[in-house]
Formats: sequence, C-alpha cells, structure tokens
Amino acid sequence: AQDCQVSNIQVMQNFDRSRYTGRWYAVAKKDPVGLFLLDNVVAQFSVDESGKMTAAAHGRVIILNNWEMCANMFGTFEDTPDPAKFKMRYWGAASYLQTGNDDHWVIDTDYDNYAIHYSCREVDLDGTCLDGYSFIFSRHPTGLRPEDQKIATNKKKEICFLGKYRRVGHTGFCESS
Ligand code: DAO
Repeated sequence: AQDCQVSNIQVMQNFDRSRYTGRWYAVAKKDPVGLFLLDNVVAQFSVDESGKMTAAAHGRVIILNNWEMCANMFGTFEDTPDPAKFKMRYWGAASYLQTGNDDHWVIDTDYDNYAIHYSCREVDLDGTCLDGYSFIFSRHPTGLRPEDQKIATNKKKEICFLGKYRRVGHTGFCESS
C-alpha cells in the first residue's frame, strides 16, 4: 500500500517518546540533496522536565569541501497533532555547521533494537517527496538483527526510499571528543 504520497505515509502508532530516549546508532542513511552527516552518526534522544523531546547527535562531516571533522549537533522537537511526527530545529556546536528546521517522523520502532526515521524537506507538485532523507537507527553499533532487517526493508519500500540507502559505518572517528 504505497503511492509515495508524503501525506499518506504511515508513521509509528502510539509513539512513546520516553521509550525512544537514549543512544541510537545510524546504520544506514538515505541522503538529502547536499548531504551533511557522512558516517559515525550517533544520536542521543532525551525528554526534558516539560516533556519536550530533544536530541544531541554527532557525525563525521566534511566542511569547506575538504575539512573533515566531527560535528556536534543539537535538536529540539516541536510536537504536532500526530505523536510520531515532529518538527526538528537543529544547529551545530560551531557556527559554521548546518542549521535547519526539518520534519522528523518516526516511521517504526520497537524501541529496543531498531527505528526508521523519515524527513521530507521538499514535497513535489505531485505530492511525492522531491528532497528527503532517512536514517535507519539501531541500538547496536554493529547493525540490525536479521529479523529487523526485514522490517526495515518493508518500511524503506513504504516510504519510497528503497534502494536509495547507503551503509553508515562506525569507525570510532567521533568517539575521542
Ligand atoms: O545529514 O544530510 C544530512 C541531513 C541531516 C541533518 C540533521 C542533523 C542534525 C540532527 C540532530 C538531531 C538528531 C537526529
């Protein structure tokens, strides 16, 4: 059941942000136009005293075309009527890093092993996504369990990004800082 209409994309039912907290390793990524985070991407989600979701993330980036560094990023999430759909405002620890305001949808998660994230930055005139990105997150830096890979493949299909992902490696590049 996929017509690739962004407005018809099914997201996680009864999303529980508190169970989503903690460390997630990006193990695969579909890049947007002008990609930013390359690999070694780890996100840490939290829920603050007021119940708002926040995140800190890091990843290897290349800025000014040839300078490689580990980017420390922060995000705050604005709630929407759908508990699994957020608006994410993000910025970097350094001023020369990327800032933005993206959709941040949780497509599916079992909270303990895998999570499928989706963000469409630009919806085309026909209602499909013209520019978007997606992270496949795992609680384990080694990747997804075989049973979760099947689920991830189905979800990639549903969000019309199947075949557009690349593996995201974890080499320890960002672990020193
Ligand atoms: O890497 O090309 C890209 C797009 C991702 C931009 C978002 C980076 C900041 C994320 C911080 C919060 C956690 C997911």
